[in-house]
Amino acid sequence: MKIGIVCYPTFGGSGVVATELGKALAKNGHQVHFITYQQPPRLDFFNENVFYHEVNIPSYPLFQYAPYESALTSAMVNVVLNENVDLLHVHYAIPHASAAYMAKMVLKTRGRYTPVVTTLHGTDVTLVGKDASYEPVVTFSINESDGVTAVSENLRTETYEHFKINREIEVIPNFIDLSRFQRQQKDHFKTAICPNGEKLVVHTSNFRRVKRIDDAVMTFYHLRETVPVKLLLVGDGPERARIQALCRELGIMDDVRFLGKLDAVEEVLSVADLFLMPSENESFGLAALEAMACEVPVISSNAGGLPELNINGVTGFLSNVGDVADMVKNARYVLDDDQLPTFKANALERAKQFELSKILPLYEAHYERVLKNV
Ligand code: GMT
Repeated sequence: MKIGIVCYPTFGGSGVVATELGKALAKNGHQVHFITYQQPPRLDFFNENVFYHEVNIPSYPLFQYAPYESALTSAMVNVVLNENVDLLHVHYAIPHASAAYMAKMVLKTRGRYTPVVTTLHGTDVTLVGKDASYEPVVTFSINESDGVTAVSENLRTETYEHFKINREIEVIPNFIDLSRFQRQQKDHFKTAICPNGEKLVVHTSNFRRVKRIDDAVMTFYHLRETVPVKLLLVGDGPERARIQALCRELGIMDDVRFLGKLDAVEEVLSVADLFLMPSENESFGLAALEAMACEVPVISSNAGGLPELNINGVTGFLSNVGDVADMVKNARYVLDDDQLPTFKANALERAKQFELSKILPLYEAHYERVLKNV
């Protein structure tokens, strides 16, 4: 197949899922055309089946907001016509699904029907999409997609609850490439961060409010009262300055490190003992899956699709959103030397359920069904 992939070129989340999916499809012999406004961070290699098309957004003094959606639509039309693309797969509904619908309509006038698959990732439904400013367009473009997937059962249910959807949504969960995400021997790194044999707690995110990083810091703060621990915070975003100020206020800066956006996150996870994900909302929790693949148990909230990934009492623990006391209690239990090896092994076993080789065929079958119905 020749597949056009539209996504955000982000370091995590939907951008990573879209890029890794495209790379895997290309390795399987499909031709993949990425259409984005910037090279996705993980698209840093050469493969004869991978093509990258940058969306050009010309500016003009009249535009207070550059019409990205029109530029993206035109890019999709041009790529489909020039490269003979069979199908467009857009990741994150806003504004990709409506731009794809528009592209499909333009292509129809040129005698082509190019089906559109939309993958819902989370905040495009649970946070941004629900907003009245976007809802009518999101509802319309989901209904007009030729195939729709959601990354968890919970997201599928939420989509039906919040939008008037008249079509089937298939659940295809996030996946992990275990050849990259595996525990590596990085003892020197661990010794540098934890010179006195402390346990290492990690949180990675895009530092948005929805991640409740305060809860991660407060969990660490209370854990630190009884367990020798260090905290690594990976990623960057709007909340970073506030979280840094909180750590200074709490007087814990000597035990906390902010690493910023890090590409080789698997190296940090390789020396971690515990991963924290106290999110307000989390449709799947790809960052937690990456941790589990590196044998790191997870203390998370029970929001969204997290219970579908993190098995309470097995791969870590789930707490109600904001229940820091419970997270501290659970973290203490998991970090106990008698418990930790079992939780680590369970985390890896669970991650194996989401191996790329198990999930890729689900997308391929979805594409085939969509193309058959055209
Ligand atoms: O985590 C984020 O806020 C980024 C966001 C995105 O769309 O890039 O991630 C969402 O998609 C990921 C990939 O499907 C999921 O693993 C995340 O759980 C989801 N984030 C939220 O629902 C908050």
